[in-house]
Amino acid sequence: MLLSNIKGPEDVRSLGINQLSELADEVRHRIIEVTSKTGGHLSPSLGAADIAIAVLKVFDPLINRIVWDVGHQSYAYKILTGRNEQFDTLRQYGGISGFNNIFESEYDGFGVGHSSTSISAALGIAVAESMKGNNEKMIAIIGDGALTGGMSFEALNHAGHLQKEILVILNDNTMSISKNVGALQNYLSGMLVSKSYNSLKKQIWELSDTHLPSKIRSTFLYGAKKIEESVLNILIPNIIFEDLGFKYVGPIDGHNIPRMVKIFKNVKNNMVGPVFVHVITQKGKGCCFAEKDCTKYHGLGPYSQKTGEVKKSSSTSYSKFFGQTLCDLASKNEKIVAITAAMSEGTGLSIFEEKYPDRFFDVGIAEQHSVTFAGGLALRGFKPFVAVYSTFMQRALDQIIHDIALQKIPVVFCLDRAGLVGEDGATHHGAYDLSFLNFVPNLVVMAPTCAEEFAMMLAFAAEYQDGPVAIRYPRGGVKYRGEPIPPLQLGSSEVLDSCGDENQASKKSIALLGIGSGFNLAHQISQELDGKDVRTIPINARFLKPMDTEMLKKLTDKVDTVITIEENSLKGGFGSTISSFMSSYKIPVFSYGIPDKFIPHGATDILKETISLNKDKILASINEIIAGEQA
Ligand SMILES: Cc1ncc(C[n+]2csc(CCOP(=O)(O)OP(=O)(O)O)c2C)c(N)n1
Repeated sequence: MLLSNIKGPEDVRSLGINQLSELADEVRHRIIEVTSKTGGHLSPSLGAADIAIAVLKVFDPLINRIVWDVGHQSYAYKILTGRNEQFDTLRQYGGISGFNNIFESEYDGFGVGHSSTSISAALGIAVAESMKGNNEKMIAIIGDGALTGGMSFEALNHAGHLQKEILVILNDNTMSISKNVGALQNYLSGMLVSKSYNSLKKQIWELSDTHLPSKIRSTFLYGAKKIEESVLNILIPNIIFEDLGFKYVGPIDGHNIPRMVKIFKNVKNNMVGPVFVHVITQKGKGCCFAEKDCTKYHGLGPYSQKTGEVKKSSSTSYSKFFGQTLCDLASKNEKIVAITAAMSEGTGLSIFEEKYPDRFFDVGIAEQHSVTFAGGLALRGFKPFVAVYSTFMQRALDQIIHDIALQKIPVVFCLDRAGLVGEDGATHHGAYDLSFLNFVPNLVVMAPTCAEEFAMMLAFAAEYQDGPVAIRYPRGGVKYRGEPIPPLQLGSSEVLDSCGDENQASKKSIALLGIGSGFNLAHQISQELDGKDVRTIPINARFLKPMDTEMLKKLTDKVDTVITIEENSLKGGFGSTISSFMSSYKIPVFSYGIPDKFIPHGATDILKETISLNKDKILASINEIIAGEQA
């Protein structure tokens, strides 16, 4: 066993070149062993294991800072940079993160989770180091999916201009989560099939690696480069990365470690300025089921190590329900179109894609573009539903404000994974959408509490023409209420029957207001308080904007305390809005939600316990409030 002796990157460097493939097999085995229990990003990490080893063989990550894009493919890197023993705790509360995190390891060059940031970060590091007189290469390792994100292009543009010491390694497996999309992907694939181009490249690079004295070699390289450029200009009209100011190397086999090592050494020792190495990999490498269906095994919960079987959830997820309902609406309204930013499966839109391929758009990892693109479609008469995870929509706030809300364009934003998402952790919790949508004029914001209500919200949004609508809903199973819900009125809440005897004037009266999943908690708590010396009114807010101010006004005559519950940051969200409304009536408001700090990764139940956002904790707190006020 080689892996048991690897305590850090220096141990990888000390291995012989012929031992590295064996190490890669052991690392892959370890990834499968652990993720089968913890869940995680299996196929991306298996695919990038050989790259991680080749990079660590040549570069020192404390000198050549390494930034993985997204970080979901960096498990091998984690294992080899001193985290093998902790790897069993992957994504568990208190354990190691599923992404790179500068607080977790000195070997993580930059914290990641959201896509397409690596080239910008590595470039910043390269510029800082060069200003300090260090001209070592700084490294970004980015997938072809992440390369579709606008920030990647912004960074390439800047890097080509600055000509600093940056190495971009493109891990090209032709896949994002599903098949990668876009003209750039077609271009990359075109490079793969150009055989004459590849063999010419190979010969040049092999010749340049001879043991010639360095002066002769650089003269040779210069000449070879000139020949290469002129020949390549005939074979392939442009190499886009060269035109952007990078030296392009590739495409090379991302599972041939000796070859990658040779090329990385060449880059390290001989190439000045920005270098782009194009590496071809197989997603899911070394695990038959993950290779076969790398989309299914991209990111998943626990599975059988032997067969790959995944434990199926018994309930329908919000995402699946969304996809099905949108198909139903689309069957009656041909103007409905659906947009995803590379999350067709995750958002439940695969079914829409199958049924209505001409009305479905995967824009790549391009949330900002998805929003403004939808604006154009809507202005010309279509009804776009843009389905994006809450956390990724943070990227497109300006587009929502400037391009959509300002012009009152009737686009529908479906914000999946709102609230805590669990094992993906701080980078992925949908903790802020109610806050950042709250201050956008002209925007309707809703959150459903059950399947029937969600369907009504989608139907409402499909008809609404006066401006944009956002619907936020959580990760996981959707509950059915079991009774139909009448069509929604803009800005109207649902006030449930009060619990407790209204006629007992001595009783304390509490309104329990919740939005989305927060209402489900509020309702349960109100039932628990039933029978105690308190009367409660559970209220399902439904709308954050416009808020049901008529209901709130009426409430001021009926209750002496207001409780709010939401799965969103307490700053600027639902509770703070109710609180500012009630302040002029001098009614105390106690708000429960996500505190003003980043919530780590771990099982959602555990996370909620730690931030006191579950039934028992809130109940205990309300009982204390009641006792305090009665004392
Ligand atoms: C801004 C943003 N949008 C969406 C995602 C979800 N996401 C995680 S990995 C991934 C696909 C990345 O594809 P690629 O870069 O090619 O890496 P691969 O998984 O193929 O190795 C997506 C869409 C994200 N992390 N960040």
